[in-house]
Amino acid sequence: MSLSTFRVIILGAPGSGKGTIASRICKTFQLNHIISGDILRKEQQNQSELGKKLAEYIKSGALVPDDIMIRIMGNEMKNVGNKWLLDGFPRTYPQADKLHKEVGMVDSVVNLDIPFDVIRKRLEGRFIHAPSGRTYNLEFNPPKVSGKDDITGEPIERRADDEPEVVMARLKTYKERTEPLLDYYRKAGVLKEFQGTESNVIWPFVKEYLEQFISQLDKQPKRKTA
Ligand code: G5P
Ligand code: MG
Repeated sequence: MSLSTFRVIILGAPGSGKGTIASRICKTFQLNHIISGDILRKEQQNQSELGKKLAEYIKSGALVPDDIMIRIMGNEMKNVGNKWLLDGFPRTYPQADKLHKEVGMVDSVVNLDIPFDVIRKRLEGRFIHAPSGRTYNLEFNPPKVSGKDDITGEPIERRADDEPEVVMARLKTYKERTEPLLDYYRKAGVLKEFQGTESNVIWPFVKEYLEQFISQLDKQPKRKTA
């Protein structure tokens, strides 16, 4: 791939497989994977005042307020270059507006449309290695040694917001605040939707779509970035 700029957003409900599919996209197309949830969880681990405040929102299944989120992501995006994928941001209209004022419209938005009952089951079996963000699922991608991270051997744990009642709150927040963004990106002509119940089945379609998309972009003389 000879592109010098490629900016992608992945959308989807909590547990829809954004992290799983995004890791594969970033590996295949050499993009920086920017994960808003991991950035917030790292801040929590620092035990800073901000981290404590973030924990309150996250563990209740609410969104972090836009002004805080925009400040955190603004700092994060300063040094990421022009080839990236955003996973978990933007999640509201003000966030999307701010992003596109800063960088212009992205090249593509991939949306994962997965039934909520499938999602609830997946999140029951999710474990993470908190320092790295590596994610496991007891059915789908279990760790090699039970209860331990594959790379470091350190313990893995459940995310505090994967408790069933918090998952219900997160899905409700998604419906109310984030799903409307689909229309925003549909109108901008950059949205591509994928439906299904298994990441391994969806992934080849995502890959093929992005390959075709990139080969079209490659043929265009020059693209404008803000
Ligand atoms: P996060 O961290 O962004 P969510 O809620 O958007 O959290 P989440 O939970 O990280 O999304 P995902 O990335 O969409 O889910 O999915 P995943 O981790 O890849 O897959 C879920 C599980 O299913 C994993 O265990 C995976 O292994 C497994 N899996 C994947 N595919 C399959 C499959 O085909 N089959 C099976 N059986 N399993 C599979 O945000 C967390 C919180 O941070 C705050 C909010 O409070 C949010 O709730 N936050 C923000 N607040 C405001 N604005 C923002 N922009 C914010 N960003 C984060
Ligand atoms: Mg994720």
